Amino acid sequence: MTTLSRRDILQGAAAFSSIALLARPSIADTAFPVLRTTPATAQLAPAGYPATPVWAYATEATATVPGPEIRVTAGDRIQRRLVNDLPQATAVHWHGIRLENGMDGAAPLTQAPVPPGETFDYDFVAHDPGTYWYHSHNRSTEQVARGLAGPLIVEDREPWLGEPGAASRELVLMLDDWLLDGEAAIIEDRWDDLHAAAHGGRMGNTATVNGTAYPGLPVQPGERLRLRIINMATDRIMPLRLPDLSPRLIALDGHPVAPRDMETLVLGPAQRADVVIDIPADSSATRLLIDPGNGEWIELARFEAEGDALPGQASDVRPLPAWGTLAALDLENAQREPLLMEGGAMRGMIETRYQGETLGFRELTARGMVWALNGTANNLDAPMFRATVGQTVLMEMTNRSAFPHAIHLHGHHFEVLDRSGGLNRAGDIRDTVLIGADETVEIALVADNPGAWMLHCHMLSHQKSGMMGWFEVA
Ligand SMILES: [Cu+2]
Repeated sequence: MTTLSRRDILQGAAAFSSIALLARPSIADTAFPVLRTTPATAQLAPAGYPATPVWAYATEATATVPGPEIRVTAGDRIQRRLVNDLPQATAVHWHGIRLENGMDGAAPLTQAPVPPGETFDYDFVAHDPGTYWYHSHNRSTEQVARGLAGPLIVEDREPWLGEPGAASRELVLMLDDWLLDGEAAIIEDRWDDLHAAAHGGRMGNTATVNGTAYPGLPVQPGERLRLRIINMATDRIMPLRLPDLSPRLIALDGHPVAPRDMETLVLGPAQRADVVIDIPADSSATRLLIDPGNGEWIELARFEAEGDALPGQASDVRPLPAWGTLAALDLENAQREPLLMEGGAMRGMIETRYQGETLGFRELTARGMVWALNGTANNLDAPMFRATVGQTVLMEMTNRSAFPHAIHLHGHHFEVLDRSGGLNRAGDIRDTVLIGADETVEIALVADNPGAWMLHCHMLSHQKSGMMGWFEVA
């Protein structure tokens, strides 16, 4: 794979902006709002550092990291014309949305990647309320790391915000992890870092909230807020805490949970959580903390309280309205499917299938493969399983490696049935599940969405180096 230097990107930007200008009249003809991918710059690092060259999503006027917020009400149609002004092909995946297969953006399975200078029309209904995100699903180890992700918020059909016991306001917090050099430029020669891929993945050294390192977020004393927290990092698992803010979890991956107290919230890559917090009436600053992996809790963002204190809040938090859109599981007649995760540093793999051959560990690493699902690395040739429409599928997910994985199923949400570690709670509905080293997790879903759906680890370094497959519903 070629690696772009910063000069290449700048030259690419110049070349493609002139192509885009020529193409603009036809783009203006479409009824769909434009979502453009483009090279841009963003002030990610703290003041005093240079701006970072990124790849960004843009509306007509502005390119931002994270990308522009897309916000609709449940049941609304989302329509966007992707216009690719990057020097690489791309595609947009609408993470967690149960949409029709052809709109899933999972290149190359559900569509061909969109070449530079070309367009693709996305058009689908967002049935389920909740906190989602959209991101590149082509060469995503590189493209998401360069900034191609944004929030997708589907509001409840019935009002929640402002009702008794609910929050009065909400904040979307997109948490990211960047690998930057001393000039705040993205370190680009590490997309294919097989050493990192065989461990926890490509880790960053700069954390941002909504594209800013260590921001101050203005709040009002006594205010009750709904945080929509999205982990958009390529590989980093984020243990989070909100001390002195009485955090209560109300949704995971968009789906409501009965409000429950939380001390530490662990979000794997691509996972989301909605959390209600109460800003104290009597303190000027509270914080969102992250454990960077060494047990030290460091500040990720600060809530800066200003103005008169609002009256105190009810102790109980109002639950979110139920979805009512998921089919009921039929566990007695479930089709059982295993998902075995193998490989990586300290364990390795033996006798693994890759592109029709059975290969040993050395031959696999020579081809950039260090992980396998069910004994096959990067399995795009045939589905891992087939299910008829409406069939309940029970998957036993076994992690036989020394690292956690965040397994994402496209086109469906599933229920966590059982757990063998502290990362999941039975009964939670998710689209991405974190499975610790040597853990086994059982999940079940109703395979009610026809099509070819990807199933992969959302640590994008792991996905790229083998933890990829798909299943078919027909
Ligand atoms: Cu993984």
